[in-house]
Amino acid sequence: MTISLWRRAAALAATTAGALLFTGVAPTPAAAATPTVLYASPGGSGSTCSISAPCSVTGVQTKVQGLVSGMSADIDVYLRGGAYRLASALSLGPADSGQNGHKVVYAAYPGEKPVLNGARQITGFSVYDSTKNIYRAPVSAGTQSRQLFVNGVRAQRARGPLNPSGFTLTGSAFTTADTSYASFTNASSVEVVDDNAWKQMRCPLASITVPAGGGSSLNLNPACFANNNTAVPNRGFPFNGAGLPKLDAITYVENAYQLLDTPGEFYLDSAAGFVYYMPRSGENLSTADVELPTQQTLLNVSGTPGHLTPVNDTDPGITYTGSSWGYFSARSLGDLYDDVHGTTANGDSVSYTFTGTGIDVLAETNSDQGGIDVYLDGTKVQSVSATGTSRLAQQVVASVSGLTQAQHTIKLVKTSGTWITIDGFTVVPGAITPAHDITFQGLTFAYTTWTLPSTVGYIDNQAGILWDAGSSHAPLRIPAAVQVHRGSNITFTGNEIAHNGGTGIDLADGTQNSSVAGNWIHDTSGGGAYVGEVDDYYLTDTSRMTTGDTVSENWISQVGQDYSDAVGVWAGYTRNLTVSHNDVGHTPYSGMSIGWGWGYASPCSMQAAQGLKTCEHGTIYAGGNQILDNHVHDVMNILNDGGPVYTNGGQGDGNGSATSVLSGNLLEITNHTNQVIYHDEGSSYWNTHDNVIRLGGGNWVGMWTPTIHDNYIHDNFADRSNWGSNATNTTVVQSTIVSGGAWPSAAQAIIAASGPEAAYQPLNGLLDDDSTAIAYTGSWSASGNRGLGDLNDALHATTVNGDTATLTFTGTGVSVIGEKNTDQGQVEVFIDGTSQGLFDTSAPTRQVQQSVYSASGLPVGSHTIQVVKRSGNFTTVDGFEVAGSYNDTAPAIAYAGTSWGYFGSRGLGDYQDDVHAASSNGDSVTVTFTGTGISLITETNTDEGQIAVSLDGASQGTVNANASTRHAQQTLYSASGLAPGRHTLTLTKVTGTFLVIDRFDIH
Ligand SMILES: [Ca+2]
Ligand SMILES: [Ca+2]
Ligand SMILES: [Ca+2]
Repeated sequence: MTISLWRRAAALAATTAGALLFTGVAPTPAAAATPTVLYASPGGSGSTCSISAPCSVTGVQTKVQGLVSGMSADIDVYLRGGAYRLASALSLGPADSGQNGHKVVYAAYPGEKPVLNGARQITGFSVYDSTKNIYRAPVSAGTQSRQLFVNGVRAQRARGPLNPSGFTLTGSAFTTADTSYASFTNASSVEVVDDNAWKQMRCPLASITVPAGGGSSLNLNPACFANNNTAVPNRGFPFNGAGLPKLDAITYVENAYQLLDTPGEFYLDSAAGFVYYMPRSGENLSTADVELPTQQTLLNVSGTPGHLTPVNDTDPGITYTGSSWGYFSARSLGDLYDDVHGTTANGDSVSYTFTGTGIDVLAETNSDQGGIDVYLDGTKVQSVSATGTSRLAQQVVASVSGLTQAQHTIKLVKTSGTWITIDGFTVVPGAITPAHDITFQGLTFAYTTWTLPSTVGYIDNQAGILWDAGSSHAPLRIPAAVQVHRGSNITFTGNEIAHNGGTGIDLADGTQNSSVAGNWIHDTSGGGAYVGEVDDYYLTDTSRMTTGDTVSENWISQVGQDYSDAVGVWAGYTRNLTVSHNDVGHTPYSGMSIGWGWGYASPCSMQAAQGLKTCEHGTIYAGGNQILDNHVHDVMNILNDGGPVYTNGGQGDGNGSATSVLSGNLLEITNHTNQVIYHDEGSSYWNTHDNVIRLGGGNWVGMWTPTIHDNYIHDNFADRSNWGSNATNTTVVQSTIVSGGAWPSAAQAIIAASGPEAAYQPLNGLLDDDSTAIAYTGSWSASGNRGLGDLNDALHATTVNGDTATLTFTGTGVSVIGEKNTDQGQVEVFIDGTSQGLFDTSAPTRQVQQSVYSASGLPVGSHTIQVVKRSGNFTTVDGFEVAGSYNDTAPAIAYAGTSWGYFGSRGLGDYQDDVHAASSNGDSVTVTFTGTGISLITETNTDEGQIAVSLDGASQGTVNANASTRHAQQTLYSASGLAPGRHTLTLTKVTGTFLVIDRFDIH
């Protein structure tokens, strides 16, 4: 990811610009206070944190803490390249926060790749079973991990076949006539996984036994089986609805040595201290980078207080005084833990002694509820009323805040009305002090694990939100590699978050005004970017709400690699959240899941209309959320009953908080999808408009039940007419229905503007078939998750002769990547409107990622390639590979440092007659590209010098731009044969008067 926000690399020494050989306006450095600059390195142990004596990453934290109180400018911490192997998470709190309006910035040193790494590197592999090609290496006995990565590629826990037949569930055991399981070793490490409807459930085994009649009996951990089958947690509202899927079948059996039978699978024998691995072709375990993650979290940014959980009205610390108190449970009215205490006698009181700075009183409000006097430490501080027009559960009827942190006693005395009804108290144990004003930029967070499922299983609620296995069955989040609790103005930009055993990044516990922008989040076992909570719905104190956060311009893919219910972007209760211009793709369940609470905020009349026998009705603070201009694609690859954008629960009341908006999104390529825009139970106050829906099954919008209400669905574009709505007070205006790819200009504009904007787009030499730059006409379908080796495991296909796929690109060459197979025929290819002839895509056997057609040597400039199906059953497009030329003005080229200037119309033969130039040593330029190679093509001259080259964070040495006379458009550096995918090139000025950048070619 290339970010244009690189600031002030001039941390590094500046030189005075030499004679100005350029025409044009010289750059004016921004007038900002000079930051304090510190350095850390993986082997650093200095205390000055200077570039020559860098600190360790924890040493630099100490240094920052000593500086923040006197901040008069930002503190920039540069992390030098290499692996920071963390023994515990880097934990930052209020004492590490920017002060006096300034920020603390943790950034990658230009051209280098610092990796916060939570793994142990495994070496010492030797052949263990030569017949099966299984290798093993020693690890410390007791090492716990659920993931392994080989050369940055995720290995698969040894796994049996999908949907194995012959199993019968009896009690908590799956039995089969197959005798092979009975020979499995380490039975308690073996897990049974069930992907069922929208949930994944998994349980470890207690044992494997041989039944009386022979075969094998997989005996599940009984507590886990209860939680996933016989007593599935469904603790009051917000709830997960009727007809919960249960763990009642086997999708696959996982994690036995005896299942290690496929290249790329591993098995960790924790007790014995060995990891076993079956290498993929081309992997050499004597040289491979094998990473066994052991850390759950790499970065923990936490303010205070932490997570707040209400105490129930049954807490033994609560004293009820008076004659009329009663205890009422199982009312099914939405009470906290489904119970309350109530009294009818004026003068009855309840008191609770707590330690903290504030407290909320949760109570029912209703027409028969009355007045309450509130006393704090013996002094009356408020008179409040619990009277309401209709019954609402879990209302904050009284709230005290800003107290000195100490022991206090709150007492509530009934003064009027028929009832007061006490449901619980939420204590704020300390001052609300966020961690704040910290930025993380250009860092890599990689290699984490999360081991809890190894002992208690995976007890799914939905979308990566679980139930705790303990008796409280509290909501549980999958932990994230990058975790923020109660942050404010925390910014993440240009980071890579990858190869995680849990979620990528999580903004939790009332994090506010924080931003996850322009990051690359991929290959996670859990979710991508998560924001908000599921159990703070009742809040009225805005200082504790999750508000004002942004998730934008991110590339999020291949989430849920282990936990298939996890999603790319998730939001719980959030207010004024913006989720915009993200590319979210290749997910096992929904792409985005926004909101929580099902029909809890919907009126009882609607709950009755839905067929609910009780009305559990309260309020939630969500609202004003904006889901804009995202490209969500290739979703629902494994589970069912979700979609690219799934919404759940209410979005405010339509009055006090702004309507939420779902607009400008391109939602396409969906599998197992019943509703593409899926406004589920309780979704309300959505203004859903100007979205484009194409490719894949299901209604273009679906709102199945009457608790969904007050939505306005209009001005969308879809390739199907079917939609469904049983929603209340909701208008659906039929989409503009488009067939054959003939999208009207307004829809084309939505498509073009969806996903990350230009500054966040890699320079593209390799476009997957789902790129919005490719226009398909005719009857194309898209299929993902084929498991056949397609580029990104998905491609477009058509059966109709004459259907076209068209790409306009700037460059000198292009290849069409597609499948060849027995059922494929001829395609005709046009370049700039001229037929290049027919090309045969038939083959005796299936061959994936084939270059179906290739052109090179085109004149530099813009060209259009069109592929037309002419014969055979199928034509496929898996992607395009472009040899592209990018001018120095391309938005994604990021110039770092203060001396850069733009010089156009020089008349010196520059590409497009312009260049960028820097005069300060240390100033740098970074390009991120997808492809297999890159070249720097620029001027050489007498006033130019050495340029340091870094590719993917590794130094490539220097190149020399010095020449005896000026020559335009010289190839100064070239790399080729790179692994197809994303790469980063950084060029840094070392010597000479100028560093000049004219053009990059990507191939
Ligand atoms: Ca209660
Ligand atoms: Ca593809
Ligand atoms: Ca140029």
